[in-house]
Amino acid sequence: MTRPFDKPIYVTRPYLPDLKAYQDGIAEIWENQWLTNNGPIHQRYTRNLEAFFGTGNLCLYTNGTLALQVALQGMGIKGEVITTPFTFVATAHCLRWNGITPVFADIDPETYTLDPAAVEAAITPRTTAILAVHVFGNPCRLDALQRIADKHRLALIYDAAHAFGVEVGGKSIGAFGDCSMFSLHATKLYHAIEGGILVFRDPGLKLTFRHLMNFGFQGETDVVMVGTNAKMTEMQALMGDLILPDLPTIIAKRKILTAAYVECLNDIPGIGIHALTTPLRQQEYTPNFAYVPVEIRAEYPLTRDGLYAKLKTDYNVYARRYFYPLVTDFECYRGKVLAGDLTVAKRVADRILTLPIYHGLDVDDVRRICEMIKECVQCG
Ligand code: T4K
Repeated sequence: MTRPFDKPIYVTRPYLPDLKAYQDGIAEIWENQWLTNNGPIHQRYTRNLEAFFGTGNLCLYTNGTLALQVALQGMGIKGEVITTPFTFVATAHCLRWNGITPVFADIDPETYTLDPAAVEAAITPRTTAILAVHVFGNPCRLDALQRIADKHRLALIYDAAHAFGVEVGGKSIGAFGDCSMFSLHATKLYHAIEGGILVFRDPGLKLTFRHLMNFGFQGETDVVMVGTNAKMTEMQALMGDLILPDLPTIIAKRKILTAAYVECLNDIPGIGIHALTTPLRQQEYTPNFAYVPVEIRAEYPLTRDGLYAKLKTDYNVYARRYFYPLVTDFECYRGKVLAGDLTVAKRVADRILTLPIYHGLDVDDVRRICEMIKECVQCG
């Protein structure tokens, strides 16, 4: 039997910048005596992100969830919004926190993103927007969704929580749709401890998005809207700013690890790896290799849950079932939501297992994890 890992191998570990550089930044914060509320490091980080995204239409938030809530609020989205059930629950929660009714449509079996035909079928007179998710960093069907949005005069918002660094046709994926939210949570390939970014098309939204993150304040004594507190701290901005130049190195390493997974999992019957091979041979977009989702199909001797448990208990490998259960199956949504036929989403959620990937993982670790998955073939 392949030797279990001595220490737990988690689905991810945060990328950490040089400690001395972070300590120097902390010293700068001490010197400034400025901890939050648009401090000098926040301003520097904003400028660097504006250059990265190629737009000044950008705001920073304390996390991705609040960023998305602010986007929906600031854009005045109401009524029904069509979204995917195959996502982290925050996507739907943001709608509900804004009093919006989520309408769940099915996904495409290749990319796991919203199926445009299902979106169009879900439109009613109450629909005001599409909230699509670039799940695992896979770009949604951008052109098809934009066509539907234009035809029905709907806003098109992207939950790009997983898609930092993804480019399509030489442009940041944030350039598509009306607004995109990127999460900078520690579990993401690029992070700011916690954090979120909104990138948007209409410059007129900037002031609203800024007011909303700061209680609605405009100046010291005017409150012009019912805002919240969603401001990013200096410690977060420092982390994000220090890691930004390392992004190409981070993505390059993840590409190597993904290729190693493909090489070693390729010949195991019942392990579906199309979600790994597609980004590796991509010409049309630049992937970020954010996750390693594999499908555990009927030909594999263990169920997905069986393999998940075996890897954990016998080998010390903590894979995750992102995104299971479907949002529509959580207690707070079950039986209480509008949904179309979710056959594909249900099948994918029942099969998917996301395997470990992070900068500190080695190709040898990946090979060892794949050996474990091979060995489990005997366990059925
Ligand atoms: N939309 C989508 C599509 C999203 O995926 C998310 C978040 C959002 C919106 C909302 O964005 P944020 O508000 O979070 O910015 C994690 C993250 O908390 C969450 O950000 C993320 N998606 C989701 C997919 O994953 P958990 O509950 O799986 O995290 P947790 O704590 O179990 O961490 C996973 C593993 O990572 C741990 O087993 C060990 C490792 N880890 C984690 C942390 C936090 C570390 O090694 N060090 C750490 O500091 O939700």
